[in-house]
Amino acid sequence: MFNIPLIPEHASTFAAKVDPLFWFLTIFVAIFCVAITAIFIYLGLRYKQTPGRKSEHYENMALELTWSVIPAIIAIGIFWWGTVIYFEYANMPEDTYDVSVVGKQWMWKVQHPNGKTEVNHLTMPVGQAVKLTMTSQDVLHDFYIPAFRVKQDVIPARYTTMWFEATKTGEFPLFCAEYCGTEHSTMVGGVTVLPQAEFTAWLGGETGMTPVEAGAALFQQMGCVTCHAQGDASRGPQLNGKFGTEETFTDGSTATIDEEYIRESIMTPGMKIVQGYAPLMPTFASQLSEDDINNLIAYIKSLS
Ligand code: HEC
Ligand SMILES: [Cu+2]
Repeated sequence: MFNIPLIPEHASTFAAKVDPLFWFLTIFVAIFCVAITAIFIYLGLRYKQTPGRKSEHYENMALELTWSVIPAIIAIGIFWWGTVIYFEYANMPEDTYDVSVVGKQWMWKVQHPNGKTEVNHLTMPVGQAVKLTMTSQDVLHDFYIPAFRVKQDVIPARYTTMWFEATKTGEFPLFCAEYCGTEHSTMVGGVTVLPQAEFTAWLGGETGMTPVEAGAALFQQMGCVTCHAQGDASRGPQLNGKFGTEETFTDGSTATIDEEYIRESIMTPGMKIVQGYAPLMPTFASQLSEDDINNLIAYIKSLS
């Protein structure tokens, strides 16, 4: 097991930015907490109600404005500071190394673009932005790497993403940060950050099929091809070049064809019926795992 320090080391580009805000908030709140409590106790004793003492009405506009405006400015400052950092998390860089993650009770499954898979472990290169696209096979989980100061919920039937760039090589703990059942506490693993060359060598080791290849195989095996054959749109809609485009449904509503939409089309085809087609696609809910769906999505994306 890892030796888990109270303050994890700084191992990503986010870490050095998050900690100052964290410490500022902690110290700021501690000072105010102590000061307010002390003043409260002092005033309580000093102006205690005693027989014969009359209370007087007292008003001081300047004082009230001071203690309203100054804290308001500080609060807005904290909000602004946090927002600046949040935008860095939210702004996905263009050139990322993309990994898909499936959480399930009680393990993490990680798949690299060349088909290499890992369990409860993520191997990644240093100095490169890594993007995770994550989903859950059962309940809520949360992918958490303290040394990177990143944490993101992993939600069934949705795809959440996050990115980070490691600044140093080494081994860092990985946790599930959302209580997900009896063995939640065992849902731990590690992240190994390697120098680029070593990472490339590791990745080049034994690999399986790439997600696109596995998806293409499933597309045949599951019979998707009988209704979605290329060049024949009579039974089901063509899927080439569809990813990222807008789809119109029989009720007139529209949706963008993204990961979640494809997953929904496969699991609950009756939810949205493509305009011009009959609802004859069967559900594949009981036949496909989340990994299978990830692979099918990768394949459909590659048809663009
Ligand atoms: C029996 C024929 C049939 C089979 C088999 C079938 N589909 Fe479909 N599929 C359809 C029809 C018809 C539609 C359009 C009506 C609808 O939205 O349900 C559709 C819609 C879709 C859509 C939405 C397309 C769009 O343009 O919005 C996707 C994605 C899809 N199918 C994927 C699959 C995958 C993946 C498989 C195999 C696991 C599969 N389908 C198997 C008939 C089929
Ligand atoms: Cu979990």
